Formats: sequence, C-alpha cells, structure tokens
Amino acid sequence: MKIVDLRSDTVTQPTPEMREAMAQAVVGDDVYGEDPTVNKLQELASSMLGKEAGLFVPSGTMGNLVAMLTHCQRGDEVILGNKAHTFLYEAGGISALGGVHSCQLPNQADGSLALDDICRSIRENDPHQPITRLIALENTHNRCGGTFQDPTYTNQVSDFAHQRGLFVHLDGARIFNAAIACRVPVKQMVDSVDSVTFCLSKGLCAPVGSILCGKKDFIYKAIRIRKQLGGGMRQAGVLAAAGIVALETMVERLKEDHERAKFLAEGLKKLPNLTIDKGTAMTNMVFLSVNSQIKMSTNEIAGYLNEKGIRIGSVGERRFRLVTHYWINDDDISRTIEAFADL
Ligand code: TLP
Repeated sequence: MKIVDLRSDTVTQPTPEMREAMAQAVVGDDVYGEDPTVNKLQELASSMLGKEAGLFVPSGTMGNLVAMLTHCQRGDEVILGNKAHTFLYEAGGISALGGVHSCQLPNQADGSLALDDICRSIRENDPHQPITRLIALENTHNRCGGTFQDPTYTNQVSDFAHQRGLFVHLDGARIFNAAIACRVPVKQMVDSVDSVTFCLSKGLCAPVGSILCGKKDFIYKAIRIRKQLGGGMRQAGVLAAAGIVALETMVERLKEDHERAKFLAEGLKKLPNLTIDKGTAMTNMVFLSVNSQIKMSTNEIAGYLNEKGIRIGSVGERRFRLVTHYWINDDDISRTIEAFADL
C-alpha cells in the first residue's frame, strides 16, 4: 500500500534527475567560496528573485535566523505575526542566540499584518524601550492556511518601513507557491523587501537547503553569521546540484499541487462533521476541523487514517493540516477523501 503522506511538503524526496545531478556535481570548499555548484545555485536563485546576491543555508529556519541576526543587533526588536513560523516554530532562535526581542502582532486572515498595527508598534526613541529594527512577513503564510499576500501589500509595508529607517525580511519559504497563486512573477513578489528566504526542500523537492537573498553587502555580513551558527558547509555542491534542478524544473509544476489541494478541499467539504477553514486551499495546504459528532480524539483520528495509509498533521484539538506536493497524485487525493468519509 502506498503511504499518502500529507503531513507536509517537507517530506518530498529528490527526483531521479536530482539524484543524478547530485552524483555528478562538481564540488569545492564552499567556506572558501570555491564550490562552483553552490555558486551557480546562489547566482541562479538571486537572479530569479531579482536580488543582488544569494546564500545557500541548510534550512529555512537558519535562513530566517541568519537574516534577522544580520539586520538586528542585540536588544533590537523585530515586528512579526503571532502565527509566524519565525515566532511559533523556530525555537525562539532570534532571542536565544541573537538577543533579539519580538513584538507580535495579530496575523490577519490572509497572513498579513495590519499597517495600523505595525504603525502603532514602532517604538519611540526612548532608552526604556528596545529599538524597532525589522518587520518580518511570511508569504505564503503557513499557519493562516497557506494563504498568500499580493505584492501591493508587501510594497506598502516596505515603503512604510523604509520611510522609518526599518528593514523588511520576508520568510518566503513557499514564495514560488505564492507567486503562482497570485499570477505574478516571483521577482515582483519580493521586489521591495530587503531580504527573503525561500526553501528548496519543500514543494520544490530538493533534499536539503534554502536560499537567503538580498543586497551584496547584506549577504557579505550574512556569511559571517551563518559561520557563527555553524552553517558554513564544505563540499555542499552535492546538495546545491539538486537545488539547481529544483529551480529549473519544479517551479511551474507547483500549480498542480494547488489544483490537487482544491480538489481535496472540495471533496472534504461535502462530508458531514468536517469544517474546512475559510481561505484554505489557496495554495498547497488544506486546514480542517473535525466536530464532536465524531467520537474520536485528535490522535485517534490521525491513527485511524494512518492505518489506511494516509498521514496527516495535527495542528490543534481536532484540527488538521494536509499538504499536497509532488509525490501526491489524483488517486491519493481520492483515497484521502474516502478515508475521511469512513470516519
Ligand atoms: N515549516 C514546516 C514546519 O516547521 C511547521 C512545515 O511542515 O510546514 N518558514 C515557513 C513558512 C515554514 O513553513 C517552514 C517549515 C520554515 C520556514 C522552516 O523551514 P525548515 O524546515 O527548512 O527549517
């Protein structure tokens, strides 16, 4: 029985083309800047995003951490969402390792931060207060349902931030999903932000890695922070080779994942006792709740589906997230809907 793993797009495995490219990769010592495959990936990524330079990092978490520690000094404050991945799921790295304070604002339904809230949160020049330095956005927004924000919004936040001498970092782990859903070139999605991280190892299927992009002088500083965090890798070209294949072959097909997420949400919507979150299935995620008519706990529901070969992620009491990706086909979606119907 095929396991239909909908827990995340992080479970994707490299494609045969990626494995071949990894085996053939020309490598060097990247801490010396001498790995030609890493250099090629960084150039490709930064040119696709329209940024001056890129930096290969082991994970999205490290990409965000490096970015925030490059923008901020100890005691500085970053404005972020209370549902942001950087706030919820990155082990408090910015404060634990960088002494960076966070100001959490309520995320709106689409994952955005309200401009009025941002405006009210900027600190006075007063020695009692931390110094506001950075605004961190997330697009697509994971905990808000895989929602996306269009570039008009991102530009408004950036204009506002820049007028006040603040920087903007975008956690664009799934920025290509956002660009495709928004039908806007990815460059336009990230044009106004100072730095952006995106992941190669989610919907794009590479086994490891993310890229942090920004201006040349920003990336120059970021290299030192990555080194401090132990993220300087040596013959990383074997990993970067898969990343190049990911960027060259996997971006356009993300729309298939979005179509399947819609198909899944439509099928599940017809079932009793389930509520699909509003705004969900805008990209490759479906969030749903199971009501108390079904007399099973969160773990029992996940366990029951697991026995049928369907893996889903729980994100709260009787709440679940299902994520479509390259290794999920139409039959898998039908099987999932049937398994939920049997609940
Ligand atoms: N998200 C994971 C979990 O950590 C929740 C997932 O399964 O979705 N930014 C965003 C928006 C993310 O969703 C993730 C991973 C990251 C950053 C971190 O990426 P990695 O896992 O490479 O550190």
